[in-house]
Amino acid sequence: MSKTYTITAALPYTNGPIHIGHLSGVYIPADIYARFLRITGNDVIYICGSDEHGVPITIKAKNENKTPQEIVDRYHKNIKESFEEFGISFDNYSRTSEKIHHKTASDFFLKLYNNGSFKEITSEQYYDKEENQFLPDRFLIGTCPKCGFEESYGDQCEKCGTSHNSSDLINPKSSITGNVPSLKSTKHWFLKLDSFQEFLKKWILEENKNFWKPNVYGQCKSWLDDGLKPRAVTRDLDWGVPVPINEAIGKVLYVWFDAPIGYISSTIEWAKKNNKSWEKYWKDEKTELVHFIGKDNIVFHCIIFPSMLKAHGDYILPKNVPANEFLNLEGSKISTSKNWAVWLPDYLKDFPEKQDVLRYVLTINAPENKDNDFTWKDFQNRNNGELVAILGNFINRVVVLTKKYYDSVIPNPNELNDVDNEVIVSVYESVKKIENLVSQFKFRDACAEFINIARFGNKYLADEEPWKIIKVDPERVKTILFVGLHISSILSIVSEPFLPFTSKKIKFILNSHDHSSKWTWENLVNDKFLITEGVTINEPELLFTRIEDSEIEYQIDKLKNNN
Ligand code: B3M
Ligand code: ZN
Repeated sequence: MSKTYTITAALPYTNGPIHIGHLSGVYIPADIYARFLRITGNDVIYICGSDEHGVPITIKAKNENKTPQEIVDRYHKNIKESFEEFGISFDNYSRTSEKIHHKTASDFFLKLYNNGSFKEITSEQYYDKEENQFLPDRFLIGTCPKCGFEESYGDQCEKCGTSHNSSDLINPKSSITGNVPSLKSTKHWFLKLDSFQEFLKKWILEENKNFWKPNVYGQCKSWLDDGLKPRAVTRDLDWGVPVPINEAIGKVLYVWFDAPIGYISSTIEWAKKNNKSWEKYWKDEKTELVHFIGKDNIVFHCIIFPSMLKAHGDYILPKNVPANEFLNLEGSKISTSKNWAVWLPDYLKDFPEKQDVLRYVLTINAPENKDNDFTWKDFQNRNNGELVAILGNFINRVVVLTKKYYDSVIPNPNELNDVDNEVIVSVYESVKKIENLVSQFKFRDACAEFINIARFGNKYLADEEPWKIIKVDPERVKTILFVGLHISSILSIVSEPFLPFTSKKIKFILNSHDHSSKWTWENLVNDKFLITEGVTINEPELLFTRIEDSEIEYQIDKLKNNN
């Protein structure tokens, strides 16, 4: 049954390019989900954009002697282009410095301001006298009160994921000057999170318990068990969305207040461009809102943003927040500051036309339930041993043999025997499994099941040996290759969420448009065959090529020399 889905992927900070950690944690899983739901006949929007406010941007600008605007312009372009080239199928990629976003975020704030959702609190906040500025969020570094990590930020500890108020940090220092900060009095607006405690407990701990991932549920539970406190949603900074009330001149919205509203602004922008209504995607109870994020963003998407949406009153809440754990690189934590990362623009330069290889490796090894490791050796092994040797090999053998025996014209099959029927049944079982796994956000297993289809195909060819049978029973070979082409047509469709470029290539090779059936997921499940005998297919073309040791050594050296 067709449904409406609003799928969001965390808005990346525009303080650096995208790396494999971002891809495996957020953008690839969300893209698989969006593509799968689209091709299975749903109304889907996949929304993202650049997160251009917040202290990370200001710090980067300070370090480079640039204005924040210059920094966000540079990285917005860089990020947007690399996502496009990599094949991430956003319906809209916006940015939070857009007018529409400033308006949407200001209006949202005003609604909450007017309906009494905020508490005004004047308190002493950390201040750097040398720099003449307050020290919110990442401008403050100190020891995390929860886990003892000594480099925790003022608003969040990257080690244990806890999100806190600056005043909670032990031994705070200014991250700009390293000075011990002084205190200065200032007024801020706090969202009364405590008033949502009971609602959130019921919604998350009771209603969503069995649907949300255990890692997500666990973090929420620990937050709720600790008891929610009011949280400031304004900051003394000059970069961000200005707080739209007279009393707050010179202050901006906290980046974590405006950024999630960015999903809504991006939807509004999309709707305007496409002459659609945006409200269906955010205000209709039947719509499923799903946020894809990394584990460090759980509290903002499961506790704070839902409280904001609830406080506003007009919006639906997320149906699910399938957050991933972290991806490490060659055994160590990915780090932007230490340049320990595989950057997407570099990958696209070094491995042109190999988007699907990275996508595959990051999916099959995704940190879905625990942190995981990316190694270049594994990347090579998976390419050579799985994509080349299993998937590529299967399709290639079928297409080459069809060319050799039938001049690339799909043969007329004879009656299918038990072996033929069995392999077809196994393939359909895999398709069913994939449908179930994807709808439960188990993309690793779904992707492995997809490769299994090609495995079945290879085993079938190896057992039936058409290259031998052709001499003794040429009629039988027609059936074998017909079955092989049938499995290939299924692979061309099922591959779309996992390997979109490859899917296109297989469809092209098989001339998908020339068959009497339309090649859709629905028909693949309902029609007996998608392929039509008598249709001429295209020339064989290798889907994947081997990656040599030297290419891998080059990458490992590059990584080590970066440091
Ligand atoms: N920019 C944090 C991050 O990139 C933040 C996500 C915003 S999602 C609304 O990790
Ligand atoms: Zn911590």
